[in-house]
Amino acid sequence: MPWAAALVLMSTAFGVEQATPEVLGFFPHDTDAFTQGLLLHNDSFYESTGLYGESTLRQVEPATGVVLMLHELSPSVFGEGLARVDDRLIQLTWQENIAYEYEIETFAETGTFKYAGEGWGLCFDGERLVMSNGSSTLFFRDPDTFAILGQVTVRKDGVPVIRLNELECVGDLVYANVWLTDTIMRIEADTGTVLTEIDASGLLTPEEAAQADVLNGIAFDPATEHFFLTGKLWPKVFEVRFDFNPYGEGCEVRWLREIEGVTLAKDGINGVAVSWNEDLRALEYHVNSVTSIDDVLPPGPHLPDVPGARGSLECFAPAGTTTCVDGDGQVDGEPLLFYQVYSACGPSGADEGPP
Ligand SMILES: [Ca+2]
Repeated sequence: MPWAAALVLMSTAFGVEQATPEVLGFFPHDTDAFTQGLLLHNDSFYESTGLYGESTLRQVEPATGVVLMLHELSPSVFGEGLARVDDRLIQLTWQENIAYEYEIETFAETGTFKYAGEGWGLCFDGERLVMSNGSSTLFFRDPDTFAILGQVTVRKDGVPVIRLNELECVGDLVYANVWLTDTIMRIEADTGTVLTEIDASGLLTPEEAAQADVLNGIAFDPATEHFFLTGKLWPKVFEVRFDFNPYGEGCEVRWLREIEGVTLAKDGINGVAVSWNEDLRALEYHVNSVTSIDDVLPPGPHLPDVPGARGSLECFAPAGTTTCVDGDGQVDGEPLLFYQVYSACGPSGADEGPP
């Protein structure tokens, strides 16, 4: 078969970059969970499960697999992809043409969106929702109205990649697993170009795989830059990392991680304080509507680049802002949100403020 052999050689010589996950460990996963969407937020997994009569939205404690909060969908709908937009979750359905919006804190349903076609995977890149429908097309949608803003065809070496399923947005890239395979495509969102083809086969033992369905869960942790991978009815969630930059070569993440701070006053001066206990690697922070961190903190790194670092910092609001309250040192009002901020990807290199 010289012709086929030549094709194989060509695809090896000119094909996209290949990668495999390095497994760091695993967590328990509910073998009754027909996983359709997975994300990590504030140290919890949020997971959407499918099948008629069994579809759920759940908050899961990673270390134990314990379901901390559960919402059961109507038996007439089949749960699909899941994305977080600030303090909301949006959950697709497969063929019911409806997406549900929930408060992340309570799972209270706050609205619905109608859409045409099937719903498969969903993620939020900080500006747009990205949605798959089983084809090679990714749709960009407005996170408030669900209106289609654009679309892109995903191609590997120029050839459309069909059956794109569960998604994870990481900076300007989208990670998509391909239904019925153990392949995850690392995709440049704006062009649809597959940069890397990830072979995630072999995570489960043959015995585990015999009881499970396909890989269908990708979550990213910006604090560690590790990924979590699982699948439908899988007994484990795997924590993995890759050799490549998760955000794309030469790119770093824009504000993604929120850290809750509390307001306080110190010696009668308006101020805020924040503490952390994770291995954050922030370059700088933005505090609520304060757009220039230089107004709040001196420029430069404020956190040690050491995994597992713990510590705290204080800052003081500039005159004329309301991000820090005065008074008696008590927590007052809404917790402040601190955004971990990196240089934006792209030629401008300009930083972007919080949403
Ligand atoms: Ca995901």
